[in-house]
Amino acid sequence: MPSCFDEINVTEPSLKPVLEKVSRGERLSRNDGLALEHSDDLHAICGLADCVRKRMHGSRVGYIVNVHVDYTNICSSGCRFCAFGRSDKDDDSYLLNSNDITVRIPEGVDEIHIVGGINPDLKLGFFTGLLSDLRDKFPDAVLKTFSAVEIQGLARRENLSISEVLKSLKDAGLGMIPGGGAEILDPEIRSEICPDKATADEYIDVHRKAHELGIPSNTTMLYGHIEAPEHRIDHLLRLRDLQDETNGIIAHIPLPYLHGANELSERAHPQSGILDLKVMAISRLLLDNVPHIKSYWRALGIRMAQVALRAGADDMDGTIGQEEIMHEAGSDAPRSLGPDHLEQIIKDAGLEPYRRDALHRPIEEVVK
Ligand code: V47
Repeated sequence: MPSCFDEINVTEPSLKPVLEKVSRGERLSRNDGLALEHSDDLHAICGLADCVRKRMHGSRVGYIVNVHVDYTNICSSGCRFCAFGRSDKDDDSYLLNSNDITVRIPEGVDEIHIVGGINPDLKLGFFTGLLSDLRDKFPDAVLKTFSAVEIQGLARRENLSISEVLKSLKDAGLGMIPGGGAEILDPEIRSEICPDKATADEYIDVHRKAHELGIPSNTTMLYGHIEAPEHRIDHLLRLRDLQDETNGIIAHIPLPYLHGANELSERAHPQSGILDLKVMAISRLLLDNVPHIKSYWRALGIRMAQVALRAGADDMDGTIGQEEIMHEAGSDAPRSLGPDHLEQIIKDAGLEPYRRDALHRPIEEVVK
C-alpha cells in the first residue's frame, strides 16, 4: 500500500532529500530547514507536514473549552509589535483583581489561560493569591498562567531565583506555563522588536526550570515582521534542543504578526497566507520531538487556521473568549467560538475533532 509520503510530488531537487528523511522518520538539519524556507513548493511542504501530522495523530484534531483573561495591560516592556501594553498613566490602562478575573470565567472550562503585561507594581503575593483563589473556585480547570517573561520580570523585581518563583506559583496552583514572550529567539531581532524584555536565554531558562520542577509548558514564535528565514529556523532549533533536554513542551504555537496599532507595522513584511502555511508546516517538520502544533484561530483567522490543519497542525486551541492581545492588534476573528463551531471547522477539514484537557488528553479519558 502506498504511504502518504509516496503521494507527494516534489518538484524542486533541493526538497528530495528532505522528503526522504521525513518519510524515514529521520531528524531534519538546519540546512534542511533552510531548504524548506527557501522553496516555493508549498504543496510539497504542506503535504509533507500533513503526512507527519497523520503519522503522529491519525485524523484526530484537538480543541479545548477554555477561557483567556488578560489581567493587566500595564506593561514596562514597550515591545514594538504590541498594541496591548499601556503605561499606568494611560486612561485605558487596567489591572484586574482576583474577583474581576473570576467573574469573567464561565463554569465548566477545562483550562484558564491568564497572561498580562510586565506590570512593575505587582508582587509575588498578587500571583499566588490569584492562583489559590482560582484553584478554590475552579478545582477542575488547569491554570495555564503567566508567560516566561512575566515570571522572569517577577523574579527580578522580588530578587528571587526563577526556581523559587516557580515553586511558589506551583504550590499556589500553577499547572502549566503558556508560550508567550518567545517572539524570535535571536538577540539582534529582539533588540529591534522587544529590547526591554527578557532575553532569548532567559525565556529558554524559565521553561527549562519549569520543566525541571515538573511544570509543562507551551512555546510560541512570532513571525512575519522583520525576521529572516534563518531566524525562524534557529528559533525552532533552540526549542527542539530544549525539548531534547527536558521533554516538557506540550505544544508549539506559531503566531503571525498582526499589524494593527503598533510601532513595528511600518517596517514589517506584509501579511502573507503563504508564509502562515509554510511556518506551520516547517514547525511540524522541525519540531519532531514536540507532540502538538496549534493552529491559533484568534491570530490566524478562522479560515487560515482551518487550512493550517492540512499543513501540520493537529490542534485548534479553544473557545477562548475575553482575549485582548490579538483583538487590540486588529484580529478580525470573533472573540469566542463555541465547541460545536470548532468541531465543525475541524470536520470540514476532513478531520476528526476531540475535546481535550490542557495536557491534550482526550476529556473522556481524564479522571478528575
Ligand atoms: O507573546 C503580541 C504575541 C503573544 C502581537 O500557550 C502578537 O497555549 C501577533 O502567547 N500580533 C501572547 N501576535 C499569546 C500567546 C499564546 C496564544 C495562544 C495560546 C498560547 C498557549 C499562547 O502574542 C505574545 C506575542 O508574541 N503578540 N502582539 C501582534 N501584534
